[in-house]
Amino acid sequence: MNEVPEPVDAPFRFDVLTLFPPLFEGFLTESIIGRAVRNGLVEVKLWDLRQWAVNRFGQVDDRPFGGGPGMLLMAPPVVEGVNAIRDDFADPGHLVMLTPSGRRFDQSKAREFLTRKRLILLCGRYEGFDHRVNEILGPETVSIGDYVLSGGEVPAMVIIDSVTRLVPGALGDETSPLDESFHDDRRLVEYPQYTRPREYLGHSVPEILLSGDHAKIARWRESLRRPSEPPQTQ
Ligand code: 6GU
Repeated sequence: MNEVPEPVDAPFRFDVLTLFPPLFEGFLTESIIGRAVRNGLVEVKLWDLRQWAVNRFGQVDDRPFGGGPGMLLMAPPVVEGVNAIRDDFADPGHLVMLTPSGRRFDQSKAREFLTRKRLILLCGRYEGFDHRVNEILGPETVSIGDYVLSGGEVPAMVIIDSVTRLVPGALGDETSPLDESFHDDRRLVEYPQYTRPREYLGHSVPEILLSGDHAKIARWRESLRRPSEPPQTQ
């Protein structure tokens, strides 16, 4: 439709190594991320880990030595996959392993990742990776929070989303970069917001918001800010 591509030097590049490339389809084609991809601001390449299976049955996982529940992703498919991914593009990129035991991802990490220009995201499944992946490749390990997910795909989408939003031009006209840095520091708009209709099921929009008095509106919004939360501890 009326999409005007921004001129850019090189797109930000994401490479995702996953057993489930189709999980990313709608995420990468719709809305803000879809537009950033179509406009050439970011490039996302999906790599199916099964390509580097250890046998003709497509095996990429096995049981942990010493016993224990579930299966682990084997080291050879992951190491060979990362080597092939690196060979595909000049910049070796920054290697990130998505795992619940990693360091918590936050907005400042998103800003740091933006400076890397290329991220290689390793999505775990099952009980995780053979530890030799960490020994051999030395990835940065990242978690998105203290809860258990079925794999690293949703966390990879979280990282792609938050980093892409920081790429200049990715937000287009509907959100100004000024607003965004404001959100960054204040975390979220902390006052209630309303749109049409003016009245719904007996609930009216506060009269002050319809007054046109922007100084007054700013004071009203300020008065409704909640005291900031105490700092998060890891
Ligand atoms: Cl990165 N992976 C999995 N499997 N679960 C998670 C996570 C990652 N971050 C939070 N929970």
